[in-house]
Amino acid sequence: MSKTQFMTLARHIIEGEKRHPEATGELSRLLSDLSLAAKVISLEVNKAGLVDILGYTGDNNVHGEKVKKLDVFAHNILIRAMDHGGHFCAMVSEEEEEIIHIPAKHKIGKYVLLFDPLDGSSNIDVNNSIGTIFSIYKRITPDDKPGTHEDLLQKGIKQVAAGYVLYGSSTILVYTTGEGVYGFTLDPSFGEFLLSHDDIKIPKKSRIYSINEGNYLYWHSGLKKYIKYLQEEDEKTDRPYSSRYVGSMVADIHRNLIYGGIFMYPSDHRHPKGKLRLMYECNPMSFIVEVAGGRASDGEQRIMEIQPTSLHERTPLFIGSEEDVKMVEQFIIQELVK
Ligand code: AHM
Ligand code: MG
Repeated sequence: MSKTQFMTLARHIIEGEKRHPEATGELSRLLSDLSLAAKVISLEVNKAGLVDILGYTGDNNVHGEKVKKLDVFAHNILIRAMDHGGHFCAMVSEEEEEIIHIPAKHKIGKYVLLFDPLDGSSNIDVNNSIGTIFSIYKRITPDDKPGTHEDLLQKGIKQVAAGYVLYGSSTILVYTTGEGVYGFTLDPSFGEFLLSHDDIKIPKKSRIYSINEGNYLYWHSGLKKYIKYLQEEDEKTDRPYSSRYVGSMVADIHRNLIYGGIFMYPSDHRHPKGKLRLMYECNPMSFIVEVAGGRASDGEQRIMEIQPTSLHERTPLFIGSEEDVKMVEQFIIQELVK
């Protein structure tokens, strides 16, 4: 599509649904509600340096981490934007331990929503990029009752849509419903998301790696060897690789999606399950990256095939360009069979 033709997010979603005569239009309404929440959060993120919103609320989230005010704001906005549309029967947020039920006065829907309202929140105070991540499934329990853990604890392969919003030098919303990955940049003057990245494909092989190297001492030996391998000089395989790490997963993975790259948050001797959460961080990012032609695993198993057992569980994550992820898996598996 020519970039001179304006394709709004709303129109793009509707045109996608037209290709599926069985579609009810519900997914488009739901995504457009989500995009409204994204616009409100974006506005607030952009104001963060101007208003007295920086700093801690003093509360801890379910992981015992300090919560910043903007996290709470984004969490509340998402719930307020999404709980009354009649689309969902339950929601989960990184900022709330238990299932978020739909208030009795609103209609219950056939989908569940899992989200991280503001990922990378340690970057808020220093004007670095942060993001919102979301993941949507169809419920599996009967339609007329509130959603349950069973509806929420589905494997990533069952996602019907996933996306992220990156609040960076501009705000971009990237989503997939399984057929292509599309990016829409927010025009702040008239508040519309416009198609800017059509049918994103991640390069099969890259020369960028993203990992917190400060944890090197605690890594398992297979990973140590892999990172050393990336740093060696070899013209044929385009090494050494460059290292890029924002410390905000949405920003790191978005860059790698466009330029090619591998992002890693491994398990280590201190954190046997890594840091990142399966349900609202790793699964949605994996869905997007896989649809774009990339790969995502925990080192041994495809992320989207992990059977979740709890809402906030963590998993190691290796995600990005297919050949690079396959390579790190080889290094990890070689060490395991020793
Ligand atoms: P958060 O959900 O508390 O913001 O933590 C997740 C973030 C990711 O965005 C990022 O990749 C990672 O934490 C960075 O962690 P570290 O500072 O340990 O490298
Ligand atoms: Mg997070």
